Amino acid sequence: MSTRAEARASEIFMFDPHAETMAREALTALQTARLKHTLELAYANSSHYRRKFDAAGVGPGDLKSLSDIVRFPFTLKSDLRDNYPFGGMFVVPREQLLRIHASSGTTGKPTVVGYTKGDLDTWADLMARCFASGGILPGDIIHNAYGYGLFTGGLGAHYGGERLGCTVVPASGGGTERQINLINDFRASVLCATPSYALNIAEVAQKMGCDLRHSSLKVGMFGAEPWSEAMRHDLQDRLGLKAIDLYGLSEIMGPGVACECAANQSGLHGWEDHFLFETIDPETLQPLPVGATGELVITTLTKEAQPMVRYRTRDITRLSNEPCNCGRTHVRIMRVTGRSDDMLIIRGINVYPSQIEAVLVGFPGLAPHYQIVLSREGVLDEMRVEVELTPGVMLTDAERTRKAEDVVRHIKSLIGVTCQVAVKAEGEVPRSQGKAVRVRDERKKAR
Ligand code: DLL
Repeated sequence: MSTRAEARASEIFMFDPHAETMAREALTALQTARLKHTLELAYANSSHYRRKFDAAGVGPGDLKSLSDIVRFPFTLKSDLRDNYPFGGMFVVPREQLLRIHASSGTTGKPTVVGYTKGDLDTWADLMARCFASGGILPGDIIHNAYGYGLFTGGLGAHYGGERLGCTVVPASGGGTERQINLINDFRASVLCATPSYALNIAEVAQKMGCDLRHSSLKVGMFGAEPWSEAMRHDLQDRLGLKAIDLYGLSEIMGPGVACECAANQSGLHGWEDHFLFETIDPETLQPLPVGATGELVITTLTKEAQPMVRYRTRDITRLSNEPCNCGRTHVRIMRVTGRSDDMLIIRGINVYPSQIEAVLVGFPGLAPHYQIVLSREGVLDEMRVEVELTPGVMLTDAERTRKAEDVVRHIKSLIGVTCQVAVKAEGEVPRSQGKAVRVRDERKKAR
């Protein structure tokens, strides 16, 4: 590639072309060998896995081909909690862990994940792959607004950016006005943030009289929470960048498990030389064929400290083996639409917050900030959607009521559920500094 501009325009720059374009046969052979090794490691060195495999009557020797993975038991978030902090899920002595991260979750103890030197190395490589896949080149300036700390977002993106050869600005979350000044002063070309925080940045910039559409930003690497296609368009319009979906989870590695390519922006390439992806029916726990929507289950193939065997992510998606015109051969994980444990069942209808988001983004007169409030009226669950007026829009009470009725009608016709809608004034829906809190459950309090 002769010039930087040409490389960017081609949208196909790869960090590890050999691995990313591997033919299916070679990929399957590599996965099978790595999976066998992972199962052996888990069985020999983790009391947790040995107990679980024995109880299920399977051992590493039962895996002859990849499809035999379905004979092995699932791993759940509660398994990590039960082993808090350094219990039987690690397969190396604690002294070999160079880094710890943890996620708080909503109940009980945090889940702890640990990394060897080799794990940190793999993580940086895979995040570098993701950045390149998103259209980022060595030499780009990455403004990293993912939180630094126990959350994997900040440090995961940080070391991946350095590995690719970029300049990383470790902004972390919060202090939004200062972040905007830094983006402008350093002329950042890449913004890493949760989509909800990116929206917050766009809004604060507008209030500061700064039009980020004409800034140096070119690519947004957005993830860590479900977001909709409508939100992608909105962020692209407001920030004047290409919004790329980045996926990952602490238990498996952190950010960098899968990422969209700039060429297609449709489905996230899941790095199959390091992970085995399956989908299952979350009710029956039976494996689903490629293409069917269900819960994503991931097995790590190269993790040294803490291998995960059939980890139930709770994330709802489907896999696609359609060839991608970027040339990468790895499976595509289609946009995660929600989590099986975030799914709301309102009067028998399954609703994901991202479906509500898709209705609200771009709705005339409304800002795309929202919260879903659940309450109980007698025996029935009620859903109230709190939305906000676009900055500067003033409505009379009657007009607000009409606007709310309009939103109710749209939600009913597109999702099929009847809910209440409260149209709030600008700034009344809480803003995100990291992962947005989309659902407020007041049902338990009412009991
Ligand atoms: O959120 C890792 C990450 C950081 C990913 C930065 C991307 C960018 P956890 O805190 O363990 O790790 O949360 C993992 O977040 O199971 C999904 O439910 C959700 N999630 C992550 N990325 C996406 C995405 C990080 N692109 C959980 N789309 C996952 C939808 C996502 N949901």
